[in-house]
Amino acid sequence: MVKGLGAGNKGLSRPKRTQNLRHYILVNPKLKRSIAAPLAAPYLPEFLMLPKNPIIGLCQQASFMISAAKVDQCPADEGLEVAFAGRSNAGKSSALNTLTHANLARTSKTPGRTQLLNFFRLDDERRLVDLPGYGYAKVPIPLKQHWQRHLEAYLGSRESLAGVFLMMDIRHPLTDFDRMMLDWAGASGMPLHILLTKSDKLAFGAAKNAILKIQRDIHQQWGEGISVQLFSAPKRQGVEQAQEVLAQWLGLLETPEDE
Ligand SMILES: Nc1nc2c(ncn2[C@@H]2O[C@H](COP(=O)(O)OP(=O)(O)OP(=O)(O)O)[C@@H](O)[C@H]2O)c(=O)[nH]1
Ligand SMILES: [Mg+2]
Repeated sequence: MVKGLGAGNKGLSRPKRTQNLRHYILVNPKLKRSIAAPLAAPYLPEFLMLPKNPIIGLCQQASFMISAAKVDQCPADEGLEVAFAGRSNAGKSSALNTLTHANLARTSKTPGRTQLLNFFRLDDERRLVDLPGYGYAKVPIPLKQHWQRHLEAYLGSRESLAGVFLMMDIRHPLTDFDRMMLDWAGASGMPLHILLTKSDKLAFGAAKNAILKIQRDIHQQWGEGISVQLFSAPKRQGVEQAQEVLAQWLGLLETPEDE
C-alpha cells in the first residue's frame, strides 16, 4: 500500500494530495491552458482579466422585453437604443443573435418572419430593436402598408434611437429600400452602420471586391460618414467590429471629445 493512503489515515493524507495536485496544475507549463486557466486566473494582473469591450458583458445579459405592433406600444422613449433594419431575409435577426451570443430574435428561411418591433434589454438604459424587414413582395399589401407606416413612425419619432444597423445581403446590396434608408439617414442625421451579411456565401476575394465597390458607391452618394463592414452569422465574422460600433453608440466607450 502506498504510504499515507491506508484506510486508517485517509482523512489526513487526502488534503495533502489535493494541495500537491493544485500546486502541480499551477506550476506545470505542459498542462493545457484550459485546465490551468481557472486556477491561474486569480493570479493574472487585473488588466488582463477585464473584458475588452463593455458591450460584450451587456450583450451576454440581453433579454427579450416586448414586441410592439405600433409606436405607442414601444417601451418608454428613454435611454439609448440601436435598431436593426434591412430588407426582409437580409439577416437582421441572425445578426442580433450573433452579436448577443443568444437566441433572442426569431430567424427564419421564410422572409417576413419578424413582423413586429421586438425590443431586447441590455440594461436599464440600453436596448436593441429587431425591426420588421421591408420590401418582401409576397406580404399582403395592407399588412405591408401597416408595417411601413409604423416603421416610418418609429424611425421618425424615436428620441432614444442612437443609430441604425442596416443589414444588406452582400449578394443583393443597395435595393430601393436600402437607398430609401440611406436617404432618410442622411436627411435626418441618423448614424448608420452597414453590415454586408452572408459574406460566407462569397469567396474571400469576391467578398473583398464586393465591399470595396459597395463602400465606394455609398461614399460617393451618401458621404463618408456611413461605415460598412463584412458580416457572417455562421462564421461569426465581423462581430468585434460591429460590437465596437454598438458600444460607441450606446455610450459605453469614451469618444475623443470625452477625454
Ligand atoms: N449563410 C448565411 N446565412 C444567413 C446569415 N444571416 C442569416 N442567414 C440566413 O438567412 C435567413 C434569414 O435570416 P433572418 O435573420 O431571419 O433574416 P431577417 O432579416 O431577420 O428576416 P425577416 O425577419 O424576415 O425580415 C435564415 O435562413 C438565416 O439562417 C449569414 O450571415 N450567412
Ligand atoms: Mg427577422
